[in-house]
Amino acid sequence: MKKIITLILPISILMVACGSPSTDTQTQVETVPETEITATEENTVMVALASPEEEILMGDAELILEVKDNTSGETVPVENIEVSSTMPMEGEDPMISKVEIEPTETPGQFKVKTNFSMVGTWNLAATVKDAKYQGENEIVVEVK
Ligand SMILES: [Cu+2]
Repeated sequence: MKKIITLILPISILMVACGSPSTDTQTQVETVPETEITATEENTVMVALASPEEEILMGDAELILEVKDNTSGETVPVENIEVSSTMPMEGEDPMISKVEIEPTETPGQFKVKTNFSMVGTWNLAATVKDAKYQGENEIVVEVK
């Protein structure tokens, strides 16, 4: 449980950073010198679900995860990623599924095989493993 809570905080920060800016944040961004933004966000990437775009059903699943630049949204060809697949359970330890990751022909995209053994919310915690890039975020999957 503790592990999940510590993961949620960096994710919520990421979401704020990636969310479409409201008029409020836009005003804030304009006051920050541009050099300062690039210095802190350089080489920070995130992992996103590229496919399937349709509903994910219970059982064996094959997903494509894509590593993207936080600022430009462009695909970043990182060396590797690590992914864990868990479902938080009320009053119990989270369910944990085995995950197999393999690179695809497209640099920056990875094929992820797992098994969603229960309908509901699953969390894919992804960490980028690369000498030049860093990133850590959680992808929430609603399994039907
Ligand atoms: Cu469950």
